[in-house]
Amino acid sequence: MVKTKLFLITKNKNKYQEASLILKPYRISLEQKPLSKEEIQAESLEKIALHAARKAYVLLRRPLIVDDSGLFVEALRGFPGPYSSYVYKTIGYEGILDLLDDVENRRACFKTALALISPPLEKLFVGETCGVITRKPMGSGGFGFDPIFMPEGYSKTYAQMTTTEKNAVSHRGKAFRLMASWLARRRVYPSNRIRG
Ligand code: ITT
Repeated sequence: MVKTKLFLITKNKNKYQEASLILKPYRISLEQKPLSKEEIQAESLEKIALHAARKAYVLLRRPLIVDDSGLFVEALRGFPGPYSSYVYKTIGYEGILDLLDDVENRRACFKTALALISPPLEKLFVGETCGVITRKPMGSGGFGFDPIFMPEGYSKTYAQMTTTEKNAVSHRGKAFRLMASWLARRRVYPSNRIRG
């Protein structure tokens, strides 16, 4: 059976591990390329992901994907959104909890924009999961803002879930599954196939 191989451009090992597990049943294997994503200042994750993917393609000339994700907090009018990476590095999830101190509306959504480039294909897939920002961090699994995000309908944060549980409900799981089924439906596979 033919296996598809894609490069995932990311420095984030956790993101790579989650994505690999999501794509396993679809026989798509990922290889992490820890290049710095060239991130433009833009208000949409889609634009950021597509720009970074095009730049990476110029360097690598191989089928690849870029996942740009962000946490959008309703009471902060969508902040940090596309600035999530910078906010995480500077004030961390503790900073988000501080900003929401005494704020009743805890609603927030996590979103992933996934850009696929495999000429002549260029395609975007979006996954979103909404829930609440907890009052204190809970759990030690996952990464990033996972300890403070509890998806709707669950009583655990992402950080209290196993990777498989998180993938089943997460923004990333949704975006990657959309891509996998789109590739399968179109029967258009990236050109660097490997036998498996
Ligand atoms: P790359 O740019 O190298 O892919 P990154 O971690 O900066 O790595 P993003 O820009 O997509 O990736 O992520 C923005 C921030 O949101 C960053 O601080 C992540 O840790 C965090 N983040 C992304 N996905 C997350 C998830 O599933 N759960 C918790 N935090 C997440």
